[in-house]
Amino acid sequence: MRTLDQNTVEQLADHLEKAELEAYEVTKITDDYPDMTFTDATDVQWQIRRNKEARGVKMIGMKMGLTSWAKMEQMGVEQPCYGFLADYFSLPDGAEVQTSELIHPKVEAELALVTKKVLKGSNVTIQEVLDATDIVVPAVEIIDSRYKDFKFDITSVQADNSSSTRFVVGSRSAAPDAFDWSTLGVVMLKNGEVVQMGAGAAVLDHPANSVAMLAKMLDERDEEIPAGSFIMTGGITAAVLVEPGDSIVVRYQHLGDITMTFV
Ligand code: OOG
Ligand code: MG
Repeated sequence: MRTLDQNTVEQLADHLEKAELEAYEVTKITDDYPDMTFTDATDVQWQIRRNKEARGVKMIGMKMGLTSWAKMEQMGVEQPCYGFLADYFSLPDGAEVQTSELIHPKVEAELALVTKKVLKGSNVTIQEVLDATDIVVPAVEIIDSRYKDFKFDITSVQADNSSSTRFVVGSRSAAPDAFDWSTLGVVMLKNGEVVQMGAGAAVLDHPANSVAMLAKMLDERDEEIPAGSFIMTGGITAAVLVEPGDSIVVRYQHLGDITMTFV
């Protein structure tokens, strides 16, 4: 169901994208549009995406968010969201992340994959996701809600491209059947101290479920996950707030380390 006209969708898209590009906080949009639906919010997100594409920004992948209990509990939201990944979100392993470009960044340990077959429909299974996976790669997402104090509801966050802002992919990859994704362990260190740990199963019992759910959510708009897609499956652990001077290392079983510093 939709409650917003196209004009309002465009206005909200401009409002949220300006906050992203200029790194300032805004109040959550459901304060002004309390009746707006998840579908309205998704329209706003796709409008932001089209605006970026019209300016020459390339889309390089998709992400799922709020797919683990750790994240849902942390944010007080009980339903996943998704977002797009633009070219300038991608940073190399070992990057110095410029906090001046961001509002209140947090980091999350995730598993990501690259597909080799189209995934489409509302009933994609774990096995179909595994069969469609070319490689599994570790990824650390840096999220940055545009909303004041990182507080939102599912509708507001979906419109805000699910807090997407930057991500770092590790240099190692594995075949999808090289190990069990659900028992793969991750440990996050901040300034040399362990701050979070978890295993792949934190993400909807198996990270492939997250991809199946993305296919389902996209199918509602008659969209699909094309072959060759890069997809981040969502934070395994709760997200950790970072400040200038912090260093982050995420150690993945089988998949090596990802490091970054915040400047
Ligand atoms: C929403 C985005 C969550 C994840 O991996 O769970 C997300 C948020 O918590 O700001 O990217
Ligand atoms: Mg994430």
